[in-house]
Amino acid sequence: RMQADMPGLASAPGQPTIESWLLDNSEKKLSKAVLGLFSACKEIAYKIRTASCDKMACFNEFGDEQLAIDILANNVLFQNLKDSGVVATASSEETPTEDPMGGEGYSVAFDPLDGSSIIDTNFAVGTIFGVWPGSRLTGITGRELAASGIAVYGPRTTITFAIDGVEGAHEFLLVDDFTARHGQWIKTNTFTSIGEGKLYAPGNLRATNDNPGYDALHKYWLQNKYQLRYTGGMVPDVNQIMVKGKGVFVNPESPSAKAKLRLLYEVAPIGYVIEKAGGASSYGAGSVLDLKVYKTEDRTQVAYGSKDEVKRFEEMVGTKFATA
Ligand code: P6P
Repeated sequence: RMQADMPGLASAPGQPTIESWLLDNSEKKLSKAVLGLFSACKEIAYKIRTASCDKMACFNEFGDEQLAIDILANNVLFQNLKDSGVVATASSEETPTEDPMGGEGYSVAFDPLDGSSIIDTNFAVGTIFGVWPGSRLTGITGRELAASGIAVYGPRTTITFAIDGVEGAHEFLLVDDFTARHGQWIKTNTFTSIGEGKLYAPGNLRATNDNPGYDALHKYWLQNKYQLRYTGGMVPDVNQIMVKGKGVFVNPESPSAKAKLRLLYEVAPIGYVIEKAGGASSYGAGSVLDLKVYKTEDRTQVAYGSKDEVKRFEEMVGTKFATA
């Protein structure tokens, strides 16, 4: 269920900014790390909309080739995390080493631009981040997350994130030129439950060829006239489930179609947000938050959604072909 905190323009005076919301809900160091991520995502949003990007490169208005947008996003995130002064270690899906950031308090794993392979189609892409206490990003689980979130660069730019000690997932909208609060992140929604509703986002469809459970699950959705909503971009495909408050997103694996999604950079951070939003996550036999990160590049199959839909995934697909 989505509870609109304030109907109408996000720039309505009553809506808190991310800065004021953090003051009321988070300790100082964690707030600094989160604010670093929010300012990075604001810069990335601007670059995506202003640079003319095709599949891999971006060109400025003089036609000079710029950094490919995912490398640019990667650099912006590392720079903001360094500047925050509270990040000991950071790791990016683009460069999956554990890099010292010179700060102390938290460590951050991120996918700077998920779905960069569909940026040329102008589909929505996103940034995923997870903030862990301490200085390590291996030997940890999603249970230990202090905060995690997703930025969705769509017609509007939003970040939905969750933080330890505060229930729910919290959506902030980047208000831009048309409002009085230009360039600020304003609280727009709180997501607290994901319930019944026939909406499905079926990833890694090739896996239905030699994963009979996934084939059967896909047939179940078809026979029960579920609404197919899938863009191939994990961030918007998962975000829709929190906004609509219903449905299921899956990315199973099979002997011929191995697990695609990264536990550290994508699956655990999104699992944390979805579960805080009142939904469930699973690798096939339990919450993805219980999976330990052994290597930064570990991959796993995953389902996110309402408890019933995720339970159906565990019963029909399970971990028969799961490598994680
Ligand atoms: P498929 C995008 O490349 C990505 O990593 C995720 O964002 C997305 O959910 C998945 O791959 C799409 O996989 O096999 O459905 O095309």
